[in-house]
Amino acid sequence: MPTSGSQVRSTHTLPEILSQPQTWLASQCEVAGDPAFQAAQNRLSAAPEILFVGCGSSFYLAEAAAAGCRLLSGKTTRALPASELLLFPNLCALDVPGLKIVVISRSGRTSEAIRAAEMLTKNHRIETVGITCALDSELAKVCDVTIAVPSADEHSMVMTRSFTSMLLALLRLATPTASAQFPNGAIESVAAALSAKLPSLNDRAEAFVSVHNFADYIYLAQGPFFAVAREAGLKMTEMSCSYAQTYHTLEFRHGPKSIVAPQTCITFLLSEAGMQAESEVLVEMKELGGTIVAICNRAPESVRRAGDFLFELEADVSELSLLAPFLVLPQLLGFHTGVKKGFNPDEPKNLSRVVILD
Ligand code: F1P
Repeated sequence: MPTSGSQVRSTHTLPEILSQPQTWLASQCEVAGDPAFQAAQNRLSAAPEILFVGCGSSFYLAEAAAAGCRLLSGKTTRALPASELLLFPNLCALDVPGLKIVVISRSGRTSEAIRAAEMLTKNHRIETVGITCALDSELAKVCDVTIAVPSADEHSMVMTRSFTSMLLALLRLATPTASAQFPNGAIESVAAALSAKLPSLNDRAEAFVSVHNFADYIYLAQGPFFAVAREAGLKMTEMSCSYAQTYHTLEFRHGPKSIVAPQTCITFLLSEAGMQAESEVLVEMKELGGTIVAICNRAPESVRRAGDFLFELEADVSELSLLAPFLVLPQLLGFHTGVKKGFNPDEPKNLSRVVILD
């Protein structure tokens, strides 16, 4: 535990988390007016298969984008950490005809991401699309086309609004023409719905953290929400030095549930498609004594009864539009847990903003 009293109070992370609704709108305007975005859309629309690549949060972002892109476009999509392309290229199926690769890096400087993009061009002659929050980035020098979303960048070390803004941009990238699964106006709808609830949600999150002392943090989700749950767990770990584990919701019954107790905080990111099956797990974990955080668009009565902390977005949007807003409460819980434990979430222990290798 850090020494109390000597802590510099966090100044960036919370405002950046709370700025997400307006940042989503600003970043969407940025990409809509960016010729690189259109060029990237043209390149990817012709690809039979797309591989998304990143490191850390940007790898989880790659996973979320791959799931969303597959559901939106019907293309074959995959996600890998950049390190896998560097160390085990023969495991990465890089010989798929027409394969295009999206390299994701908030900083545009992460060594593994840059080296992977260079290797793809030089050794495999595979077209690469970069996406970053940095202007004039190293990434832009090594990718064929690079989208920049500078309005979404953060001063803080952990990725919060950069993750959700780049995710929305990647979902828009995968949907050249508006589709029922990600219609025009969806981002405006979720931004408005979240904006209206965010101040009270932050107060509720701080109060919830203040009255609980958890030993374990579990994040459960299915389908496209699973990668968002992985990022949610990383936020809790990065900002509060707490152990977090993520499972597919129904997988949790197959052994890991043995740890459930009142000091186990179990966060469910509930899909609409899987609500019946996922909510049954939620009720069972409540009956085992776990403390339940339920995140959904609209809660069935069983979830309303069992949840110790219930967040309903209540937006009339499609499933994929919920991926970004569902991450905001876990970011807030990670932030307030870190502050409660005496850390400064702006500068998490042991972390650097960018991993640069020699
Ligand atoms: C990737 C990353 C972040 C992590 C930390 C170190 O950065 O691993 O995901 O939270 O900030 O860097 P980037 O390639 O997206 O800039």
